[in-house]
Amino acid sequence: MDAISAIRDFEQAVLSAIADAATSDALEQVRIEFLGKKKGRLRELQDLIGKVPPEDRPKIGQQFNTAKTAADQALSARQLELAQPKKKAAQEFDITLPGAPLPLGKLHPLTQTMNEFKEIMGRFGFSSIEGPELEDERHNFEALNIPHDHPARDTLENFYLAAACVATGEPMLMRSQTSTVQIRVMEQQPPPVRVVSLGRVYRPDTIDATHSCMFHQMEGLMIGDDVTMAQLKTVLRLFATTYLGQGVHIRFRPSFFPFTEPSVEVDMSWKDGWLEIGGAGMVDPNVLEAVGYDPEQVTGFAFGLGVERFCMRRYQVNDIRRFTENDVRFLRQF
Ligand code: FA5
Repeated sequence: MDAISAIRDFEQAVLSAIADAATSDALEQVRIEFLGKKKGRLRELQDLIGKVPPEDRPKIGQQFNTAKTAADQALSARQLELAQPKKKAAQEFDITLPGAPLPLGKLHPLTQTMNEFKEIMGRFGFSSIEGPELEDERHNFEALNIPHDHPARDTLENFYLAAACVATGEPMLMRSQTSTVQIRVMEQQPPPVRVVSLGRVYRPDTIDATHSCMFHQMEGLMIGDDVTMAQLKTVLRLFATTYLGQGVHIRFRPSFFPFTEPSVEVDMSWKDGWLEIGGAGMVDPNVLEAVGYDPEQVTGFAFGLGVERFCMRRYQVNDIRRFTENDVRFLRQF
């Protein structure tokens, strides 16, 4: 066989052996067989080329070098390829397996409680309305029959906002009670009225297990031709029984609020002792007049309940601060 054919045969054989090697070990065998320094087939080829006439050597030498370079490059590429970890074929995945579950968020317990309150009161015919948390003095005090020199208006008893005062040109404060919404609704609609309003209120109270400086109230207002104190008690008892279940007792203790007459503190007992849950009373004629109603024609009751107190009682939460600590272990229980 002449040298040119021998080089061509060598090149074809080594390239196909490299391509066929299925493992790194098999490839190493191919390397030794073809490119091994001592006894490889390349070595034999070199010997053959050494015997060609000197005038043919440059051309044949060039062919030899081309074949050797091709073999070396194919070997390196295949070595790399076999060293890579095998990619999993797509069909090895079972696409019918269920995915990893994503944790679901929940509404805050107080939001859940207020939604439930709205739903219960809705069943008694009370629609739900909202009012602003930043209030003027007319709605937080004056129209509620709280005169200018009343201690409840002291700047140390309320959160007045200096920036809001500058912006509006009048004193503005974070509302200290949801009773503000009574005024807003009566200013806007004629009797009869049957509404509840739930939301945040703000007071610079000393914080302890049952007091916060930001808490929630549910205000209720019913105005009509012949609304009575007995109806107030019935509505509150029905509400508490629907929320907590049977065995709830409601009692009234005489009290004072400037915007109701007579006024009462409302206590509730359920399972254990009595707990104060809110204030209530018959809407004061001065308040009815302040919004343009005729106290000779209509009467009404109003109440304001602490939302946290109810929620704490139902879920045996012993410290009001738990609601605002953002402890996920606590929040997950609801
Ligand atoms: C009032 O806020 C009156 N506006 C209620 C009212 C409405 C009377 C309509 C008459 C007619 P009082 O300040 O008592 O009342 O608060 C009502 C309830 O809010 C309390 O019984 C209590 O349950 C809750 N509460 C009061 N202060 C705090 C506080 N610092 N932290 C948590 N809850 C509170």
